[in-house]
Amino acid sequence: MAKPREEKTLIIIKPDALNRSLVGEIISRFERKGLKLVAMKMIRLDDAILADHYGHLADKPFFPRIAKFMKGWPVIVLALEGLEAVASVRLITGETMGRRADAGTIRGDFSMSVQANIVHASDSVENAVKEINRFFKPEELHGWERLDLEVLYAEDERE
Ligand code: IDP
Ligand code: MG
Repeated sequence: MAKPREEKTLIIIKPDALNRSLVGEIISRFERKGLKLVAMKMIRLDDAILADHYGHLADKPFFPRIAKFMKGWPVIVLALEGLEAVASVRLITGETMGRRADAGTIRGDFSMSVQANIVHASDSVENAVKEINRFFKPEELHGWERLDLEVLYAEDERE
């Protein structure tokens, strides 16, 4: 088996989660999993950053609705780190359509919608790098050594 990689991934806690007082619950799920929080802030998105972030959806008829929703309230952006963090976070997040997402996932447990689906999570390592650079300055990313590595990973995974 290939050695698992240490990766960072970008999460956006969306306006529906903020309005439904689910911010702490969402962050708690990532923390409890063992993902390391390396950056976090509350920001208001604008058209420029949304056009960039949702560039793959720019031609879709629902794009203006997503943009209106995402810039209508503040969001919380965070970067999480861990072995294979991108795929691991996507599993915890669940599929795009909330009402069909697996029970136990964030979207499966808290969302009935495709648009109001609680969180964004990077979908590939390549996009995670782009998205982290889009939302965070290098000095906003904190490298820190966690004290509980020995109970989170096997010895060979920690090397
Ligand atoms: P993802 O968030 O699961 O990666 P994407 O296909 O990248 O899904 O879409 C980005 C976001 O755009 C989704 O999280 C969702 O909020 C919104 N979206 C995707 N498809 C639709 C749709 O058919 N109608 C309305 N909003 C959509
Ligand atoms: Mg996506």
